[in-house]
Amino acid sequence: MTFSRFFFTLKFIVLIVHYPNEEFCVQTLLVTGGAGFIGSNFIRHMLKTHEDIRIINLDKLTYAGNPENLKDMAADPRYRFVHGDICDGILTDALVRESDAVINFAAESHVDRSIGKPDDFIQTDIFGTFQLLEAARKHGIGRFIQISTDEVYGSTEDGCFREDDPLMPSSPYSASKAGADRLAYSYFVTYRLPVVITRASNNFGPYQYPEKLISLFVTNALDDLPLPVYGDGLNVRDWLFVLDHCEAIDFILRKGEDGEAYNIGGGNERTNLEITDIILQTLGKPDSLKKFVEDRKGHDRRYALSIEKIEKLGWRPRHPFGEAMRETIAWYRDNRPWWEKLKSGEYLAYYKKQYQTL
Ligand code: NAD
Ligand code: TDX
Repeated sequence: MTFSRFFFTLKFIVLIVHYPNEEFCVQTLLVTGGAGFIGSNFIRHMLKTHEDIRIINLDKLTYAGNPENLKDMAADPRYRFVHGDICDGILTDALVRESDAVINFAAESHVDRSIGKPDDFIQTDIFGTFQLLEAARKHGIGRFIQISTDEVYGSTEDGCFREDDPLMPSSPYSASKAGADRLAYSYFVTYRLPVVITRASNNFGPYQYPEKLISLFVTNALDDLPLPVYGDGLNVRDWLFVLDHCEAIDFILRKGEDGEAYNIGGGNERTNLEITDIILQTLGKPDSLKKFVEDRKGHDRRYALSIEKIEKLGWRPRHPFGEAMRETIAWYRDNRPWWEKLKSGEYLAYYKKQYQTL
């Protein structure tokens, strides 16, 4: 080999090491919490848009997990459901071993429930994430996406949170998510595990368990039941259509940079009263269904995200808010058997306790 050829080859090797393939390619993806609201929408999105992917869905099927959410995908040979707990180290070890990447959606996700009984939040959201990270470290996983939330920043009266702002979570739910968010980051810093963290704003869309603002209010309104507005109803959330969120996670899985966190927002800030009015007007229901009830303890006033970082990478939401709301409301109107079944048993006991004054 000539001298100049040797240097050319050396330069080429250095380039490959420093600028690895920009896109991460996944063949077998372990999705946890895939029987829940966002996870099920995400699995459907991935199976529809990536022909060669295989997905393992590990889900404990808590009250929020529902195999019916993926009934249409169950027979797909690329999809496998495993009923189990992310806190089970033996199981996570075995499943991570056969995967190239992990996306951890599994969590206890409802703020009000975390205020009543935080135990499961600490266990699943923190310890469960730890078990997955340990398995990922042991098997040298290619990519680990931790699904965090905008709530880790806490509340802000003005301005937008950026990824390097301090985390000031205010509920047991958001504190448990912040713990998992930083634990995942520590595995990047300490062990060079290829971790990427996403922090999305409030999601809405089909298959959302009817305990969250939009899914609860739409289904209550359809039954002419009261819509319980906490406090003065002027708390603000940034609403993100679930399909936009799924596309953003798919994008981050391929293009996100190791060790980075990415905000994912919809750019649709609305007060809870504005959301309530949209629902009542769309369904042609009377204003009298609106009922002001006792405020949530520690209720965050406003969440707002800067999405400049992910925009620079090449993603932005593409579903207009009004259209996505109409589509979502129509979905609950047309899928009554899906949610009617859920509003029974444990749900009714929770509802009675949570909304005593209704
Ligand atoms: P969800 O409550 O609808 O679903 C959670 C799923 O996790 C369920 O299927 C449940 O059975 C499963 N699960 C719970 N504990 C488990 C365990 N120990 N082992 C295995 N599976 C378990 O939640 P969601 O709204 O779909 O949220 C999904 C993720 O996205 C969560 O991590 C949440 O913190 C995050 N997030 C949600 C929103 C939102 O607006 N819903 C916004 C930002 C981030
Ligand atoms: O009955 C209600 N009345 C009411 O006024 C409920 C359930 C909610 N609210 C208010 C509280 C909030 O200001 O509506 C707003 C939205 O409440 P939730 O739907 O419970 O969502 P939030 O608490 O904002 O958290 C959600 O977004 C971030 C998800 O539940 C989290 O999983 C996610 O991380």
